[in-house]
Amino acid sequence: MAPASTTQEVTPVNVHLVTKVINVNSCEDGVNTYTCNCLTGFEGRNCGVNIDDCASRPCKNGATCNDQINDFNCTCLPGWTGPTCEVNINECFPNPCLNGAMCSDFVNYYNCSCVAGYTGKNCETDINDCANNPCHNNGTCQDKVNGYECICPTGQWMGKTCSEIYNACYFTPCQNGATCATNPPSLDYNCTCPLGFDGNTCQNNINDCIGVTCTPPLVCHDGINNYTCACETGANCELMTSYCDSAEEVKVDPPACKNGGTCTGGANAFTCSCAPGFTGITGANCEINIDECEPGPCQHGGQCQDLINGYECNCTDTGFNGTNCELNIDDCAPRPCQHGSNCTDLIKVMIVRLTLMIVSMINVNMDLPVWMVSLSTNVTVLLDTAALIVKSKLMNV
Ligand SMILES: [Ca+2]
Ligand SMILES: [Ca+2]
Ligand SMILES: [Ca+2]
Ligand SMILES: [Ca+2]
Repeated sequence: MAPASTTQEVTPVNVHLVTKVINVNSCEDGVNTYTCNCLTGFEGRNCGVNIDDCASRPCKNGATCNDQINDFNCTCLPGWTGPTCEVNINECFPNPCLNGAMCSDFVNYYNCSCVAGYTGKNCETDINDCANNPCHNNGTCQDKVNGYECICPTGQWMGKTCSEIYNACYFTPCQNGATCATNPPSLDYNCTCPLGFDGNTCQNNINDCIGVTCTPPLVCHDGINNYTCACETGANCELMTSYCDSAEEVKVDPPACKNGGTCTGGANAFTCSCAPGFTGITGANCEINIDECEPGPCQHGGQCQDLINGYECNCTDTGFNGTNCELNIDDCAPRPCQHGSNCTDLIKVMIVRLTLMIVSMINVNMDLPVWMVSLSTNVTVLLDTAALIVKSKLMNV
């Protein structure tokens, strides 16, 4: 804002009338003089001078400065921009270079560094590498990027420029180390196969197992001009014959086949051959002790005791003996009858019962029947032999 007049306020209209000049903000009257307060950008006694805003040379990089009222603008040289032309325009954006070329920005121009095989301002041209006719012997040239390819007359010439005589063996058509023979220039060749291979290019490994029989579980493995009889799987056929020694489910402690059972390996499985007296082939694996007391082999009330792979009959007090208590004990064996009398063997049980009857009759003072008295002549001896049995029976009664 203009400073306030110390003597008199003057309106702009009045100022124009008095001073006949513009660019004045206010005028201060003095004693035979006046003072002008100029608008911004002007100077001089009557504010008639446009201040040179270009005096400080604000425009850069050779630009032309244009003075304005309290301002300036710059007219840039080509390649520059910005208020004072301080910015170098990037002519590489967007990238004008083609085919993978690298762009370098300069002032008002750019340069493309082409990859090999291209040329032109923007590397837009694929150089014709066939221009110098590099292919000989009627080879056809095909232009490539930074190179060429010669298509040579078939079976006659070969090489980069078709300058070498065609050699079919050069391309190693014979396989597996076979020897190649040809008569250049020719497409024909002959392979001499090493032992164990056949086919036009010796590509086949002859199956040497044909007609071979290996001892099971070994199987034939084809080699090169030989064969081997070896396990189907595993170095020691462990998944076959030695399965019982290797498989985890067999190696557990106690062993899979219990109670002395024999393990037999199969394909990823095993079976148990149980020892005599045991069973349980599936799952139980010979864990079951067979009960030989079924179905009751002991006769005449003998007590059966189950053993491993057998039984034992306890024939005590049955009057029989033998494996199954089937034999009547010969009570005459000790020759109890004296003076040439005949001995008649009775079943011990009957003796015991008869003895018990006699004893009980004596106890109640009953008269013994005549047959029992005559019998008792020998009963004296019989009682001796049965005394212990009678005693134990009486004890139990
Ligand atoms: Ca100016
Ligand atoms: Ca530039
Ligand atoms: Ca080319
Ligand atoms: Ca073979």
